[in-house]
Amino acid sequence: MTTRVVPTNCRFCGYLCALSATVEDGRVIAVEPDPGRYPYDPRIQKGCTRWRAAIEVLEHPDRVNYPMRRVGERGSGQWERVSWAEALDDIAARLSALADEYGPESLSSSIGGPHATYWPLHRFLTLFGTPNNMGIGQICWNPGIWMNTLTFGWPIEADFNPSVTGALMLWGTNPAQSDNSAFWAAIREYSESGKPLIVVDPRRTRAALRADVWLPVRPGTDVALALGLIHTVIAEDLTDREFVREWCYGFERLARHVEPYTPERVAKKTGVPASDIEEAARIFAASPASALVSGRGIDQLGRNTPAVHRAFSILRAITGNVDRPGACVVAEMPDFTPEVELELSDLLAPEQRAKNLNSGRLILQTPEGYDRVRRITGKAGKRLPERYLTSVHPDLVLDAILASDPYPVRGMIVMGSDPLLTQADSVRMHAALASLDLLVALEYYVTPTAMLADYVLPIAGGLERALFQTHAGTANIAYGGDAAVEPYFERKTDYFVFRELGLRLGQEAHWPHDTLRDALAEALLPTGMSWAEYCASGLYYTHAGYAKHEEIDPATGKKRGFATESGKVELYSDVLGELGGDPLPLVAPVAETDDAFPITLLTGARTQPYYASSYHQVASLVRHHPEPLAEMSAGTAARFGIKEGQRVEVATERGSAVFMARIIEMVSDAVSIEYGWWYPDQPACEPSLGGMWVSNANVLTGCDIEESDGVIGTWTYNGIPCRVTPARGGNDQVPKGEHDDV
Ligand SMILES: Nc1nc2c(c(=O)[nH]1)N[C@H]1C(S)=C(S)[C@@H](COP(=O)(O)OP(=O)(O)OC[C@H]3O[C@@H](n4cnc5c(=O)[nH]c(N)nc54)[C@H](O)[C@@H]3O)O[C@H]1N2
Ligand SMILES: Nc1nc2c(c(=O)[nH]1)N[C@H]1C(S)=C(S)[C@@H](COP(=O)(O)OP(=O)(O)OC[C@H]3O[C@@H](n4cnc5c(=O)[nH]c(N)nc54)[C@H](O)[C@@H]3O)O[C@H]1N2
Ligand code: SF4
Ligand SMILES: [Mo]
Repeated sequence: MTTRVVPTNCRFCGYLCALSATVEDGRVIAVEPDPGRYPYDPRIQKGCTRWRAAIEVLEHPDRVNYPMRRVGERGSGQWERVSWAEALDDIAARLSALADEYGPESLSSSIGGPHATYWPLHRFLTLFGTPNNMGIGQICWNPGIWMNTLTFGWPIEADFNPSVTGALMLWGTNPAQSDNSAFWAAIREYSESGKPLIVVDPRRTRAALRADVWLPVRPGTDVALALGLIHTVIAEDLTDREFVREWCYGFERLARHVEPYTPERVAKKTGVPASDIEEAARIFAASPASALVSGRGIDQLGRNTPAVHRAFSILRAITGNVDRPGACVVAEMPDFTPEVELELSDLLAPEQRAKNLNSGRLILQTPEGYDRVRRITGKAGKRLPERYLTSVHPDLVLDAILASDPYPVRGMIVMGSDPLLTQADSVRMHAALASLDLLVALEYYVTPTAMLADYVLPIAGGLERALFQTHAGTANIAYGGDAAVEPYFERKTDYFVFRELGLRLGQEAHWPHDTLRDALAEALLPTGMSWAEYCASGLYYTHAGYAKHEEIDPATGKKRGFATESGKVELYSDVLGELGGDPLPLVAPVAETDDAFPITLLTGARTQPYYASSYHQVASLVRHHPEPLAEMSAGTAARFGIKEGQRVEVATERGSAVFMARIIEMVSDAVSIEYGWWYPDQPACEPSLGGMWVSNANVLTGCDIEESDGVIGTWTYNGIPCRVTPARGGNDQVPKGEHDDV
């Protein structure tokens, strides 16, 4: 028997907290937080329930351990175990046949949140010749990346630091549940020091409970609220005049644009008292280091999302909170090989790239939009990741699958995602996935989506693979480390799967590294740091520095400025105008409630210990939170005859789902439901598909392209007309249990 203690990382959320694993004969028998490596703060793990489940997950009886091929009807739950060689040979042959019959664009991927390493998939798709990658970027991450790049020349990162930041505004983000770690600990430290905290959220979250000013905004009216703050800053002459004069483009036009957004008018629209709007604006403008951190609350507002991000950038700029300590930094390209190069995006043939389903339907989230912005960032030698930012809109993928419009999509590779639960419009997604010629899922578990697959391939997860987490190449940071053990059973890395398929399909030249670890070690080489050094500290990072626009460029002898077309922060965006968008942020109409659907639905506010659709089979986690919740105010509950703890049915024009009522402090006439719920103990076949129809928020949502924003394609998860009623059939649809505080 050999026993070793090895450094490794938790993989249950994006933090990748450092762990030390005790390994006996190739099996992990214990894990402990490791304060010696990034993120160096054991307090993070202290409040976190998940890392303790690492061994339970590694050994979980529901894990997929061998390649499985469907034998019965699609969705019948009948599988046979096959060898890796058999599975890969057959998948490669069937992909080839699809490419021959319909063209390589008939293959799409489905990717999910930031819990997986997607570039091997993207490299495979590029070399295979398909531009179609269906993701969730349009409602997570992409809007901020696009809008900040247009405004500042490159994405920004918050520079929140409890000892430097003088005012913090959290807008549509709830770190107590979604982060619950370093950031939340820093917020507590900050607020305990007595410095001002502003929280914009329809729900009184734990952050809002600490806030000096809580702005309980009516869902979806955030653009008007942000314009009201900008109006106040300008009207009360609270701008950073020097920064505006020297570094902002389009201030006069902005000032005219926001004139009508008086606090009184904005109060009527948003439900936030005018005096609170003024107070928040004054606090934010008064500090020389104000940080604004936003989240999914505003990334999922359909047509209003790009405008909110533009308004945020403008608010930061006119108050001088740009590239300043404690406020935000304009990030830099990484020193290591960025994802856009690992993806080999430039190798996609132009005629295939032009077939991207978004082309002609959206203005930025397309190859053409990407190229327009690349012309700007390219002048500063920078380049954004391409696959995420041209990921195709799910509505267009569904049309291509179900109606061959504009051409057929017949195959899908699902990696790191569970589209039946996490993409909008589950009913149509189900019809589409069930009708494919080839569906392959790379998974840890047989999820509802995997239940429909032709192949489920067993993937190496936490503690079983090397990690190199980056901000997709938009910042100079990478963190993670080595695996603790070789993968158990026949599990393999995602990288292995795409390399092996690539080798079978003529891509040999582009897969020089046998293992993910070797490929990552090479990506790190340009930094001068070795893989061993990286694993020892868990981090490669250099701070981008501040006020880089003031630096003198030796080539020109002039100030470096911002990497935009005007060289300044673009309050007014000519580029957006040229492309057919709005140069200044405009309020778009939101869906109206009516007699049938009289209140507003919010979906997906995060709760511990779940992560999207994940961990519902992990008993030690489920016990903390056994049921999906629907939150509403006491007034709203009374209006519909609902009591705390009662089963309720939430319905939209698309369908209905069942939740447990919880009464909280929040705006009235709205209900907020959890998302990602399924029941792994229910039958793993049609029609149940792991209980996915019972409490799935996305049975209630839609992603119609006509109702999405036309710039990026953001659809709506927050702000949908709905109704809530006591559930028919009593209290037995979903199991009942005690909840930890959420
Ligand atoms: N209604 C509504 N819908 C939403 C949202 C919302 O707020 N409301 N939020 C959206 C957002 S922001 C996001 S990011 C998405 C998240 O949506 P998803 O990313 O689809 O959801 P997850 O449950 O995180 O991951 C799905 C699967 O990936 C598997 N997995 C995890 N890591 C890996 C890996 O490394 N490799 C492979 N092959 N598989 C892996 C897990 O077992 C899990 O089954 O949901 C979106 N959907
Ligand atoms: N426990 C847990 N942690 C997670 C995840 C998870 O599923 N579970 N998912 C991960 C992922 S993929 C992501 S993207 C991040 C997301 O992390 P966050 O961005 O922090 O997302 P949430 O925690 O959902 O917080 C969103 C907040 O927006 C509010 N909101 C809803 N509608 C509106 C609106 O119209 N206007 C405003 N201003 N606010 C609104 C909601 O009430 C909620 O409090 O979390 C990550 N961390
Ligand atoms: S915060 Fe918790 S779940 Fe996330 S990486 Fe750290 S220990 Fe794991
Ligand atoms: Mo996300």
